[in-house]
Amino acid sequence: MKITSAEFKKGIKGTDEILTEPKLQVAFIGRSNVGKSSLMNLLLNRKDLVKSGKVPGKTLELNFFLINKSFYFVDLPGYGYAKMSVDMRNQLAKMIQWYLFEIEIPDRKVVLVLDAKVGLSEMDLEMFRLLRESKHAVIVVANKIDLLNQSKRSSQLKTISNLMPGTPIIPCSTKTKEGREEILKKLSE
Ligand SMILES: Nc1nc2c(ncn2[C@@H]2O[C@H](COP(=O)(O)OP(=O)(O)O)[C@@H](O)[C@H]2O)c(=O)[nH]1
Ligand SMILES: [Mg+2]
Repeated sequence: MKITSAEFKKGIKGTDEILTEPKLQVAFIGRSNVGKSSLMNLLLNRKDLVKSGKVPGKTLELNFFLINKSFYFVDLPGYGYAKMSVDMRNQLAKMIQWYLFEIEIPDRKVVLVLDAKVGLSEMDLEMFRLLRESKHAVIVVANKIDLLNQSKRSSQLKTISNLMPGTPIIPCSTKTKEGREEILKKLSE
């Protein structure tokens, strides 16, 4: 797939007409700081369209980016941010739950981003299970693969594969751009 245009459309906090537009929504989900925003920028070939490297702010929103004038990238708030208040955490869990599992969307794919260095967390596994159960098309990406040497890399990818059987794990690095083409290819399937 060739990216020809990408623009921020809007941030939403709840039900909104954008959700019912007959367009594909590609949602990016994963732990806070795993590199979701960086990955979106890599795929879009844009330096800073999606704000990265920021701690979660006070307002939780789903951010919609219109790609090639035809489909959306959706930046979901990351889960598992340690310093977040209980109240915020509940709010965030509710929002993710609502968007991924409670509403009908005309067409969607979910990119689950993992941290190759840190490995799988309980929450990653739980998210994977829920996505599977709800029959979403899931693409699993092991980001920050540049931080591992060859032997760590293959053992880590094996460990992740064993815990997520039947799903290809795409190694990726927003630093070296590894994985970009493969992910874009999956998105256009
Ligand atoms: N080494 C390395 N660092 C990365 C990679 N992707 C993102 N990061 C860094 O991880 C931090 C969090 O990235 P961000 O995209 O904001 O994560 P988000 O919270 O999931 O959106 C930033 O400091 C990035 O520079 C990667 O592939 N390799
Ligand atoms: Mg982010």
